[in-house]
Amino acid sequence: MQNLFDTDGEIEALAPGAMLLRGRALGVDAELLVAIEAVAKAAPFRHMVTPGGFEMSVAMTNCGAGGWITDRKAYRYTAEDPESGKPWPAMPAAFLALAGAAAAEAGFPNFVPDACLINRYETGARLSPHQDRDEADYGHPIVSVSLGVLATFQFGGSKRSDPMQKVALRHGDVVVWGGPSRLAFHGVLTLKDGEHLLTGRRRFNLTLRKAF
Ligand code: MD3
Ligand code: FE
Repeated sequence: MQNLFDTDGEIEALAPGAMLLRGRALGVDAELLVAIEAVAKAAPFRHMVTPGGFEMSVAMTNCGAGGWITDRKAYRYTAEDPESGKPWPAMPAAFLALAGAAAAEAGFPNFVPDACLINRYETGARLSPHQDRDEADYGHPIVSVSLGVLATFQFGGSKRSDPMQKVALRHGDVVVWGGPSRLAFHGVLTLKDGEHLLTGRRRFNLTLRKAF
């Protein structure tokens, strides 16, 4: 069933190398959420602290060979969860399959991520504009998957002062960031109060990367 305003299935170029694949995660949304729950059972969501000393409003965990962390020392990837000393949980097969298919559709064949950061936003959480530059090779794209409450995402150019455009990211949307967009500044505006049937008042975002 499809309504006139439904954009699921569309592909939209946000900028050179940045492709928005509307609704591409809808067929596997429940499976992704079950996998997130399993990851969080082994490696609970936590609010990390930046080197500047601020606690992040977004709660995070990771799966895969590498996990992105921040503490008072630095931003970096680690093989172990510093909270437990154990390796991060394995990357669920459903994450790998979705990321590979989305990257291929956007023109990046053979994308095999080795790190997945899972962000959890509750009402009021935000992510201020930044670049993702802790990975070894910017030749690989990044695939992001949005689940739950709608968020307004903003992205600009490779300089902080470049103008930013806004785009609404909905449950099931997938974005592939590669080529000239790989080092674009981007962030997420303060999450408004809202509700989604599958996630309640939260938004989850998967960021699949080749870190090493
Ligand atoms: C554009 N996460 O975890 S995903 C992050 O919705 C992050 O939680 C946001 O930014 C979130 O680092 C945004 C979209 C995204 C991810 C990586 C990018 C956009 C990007 C890398 C380069 C350019
Ligand atoms: Fe980012």
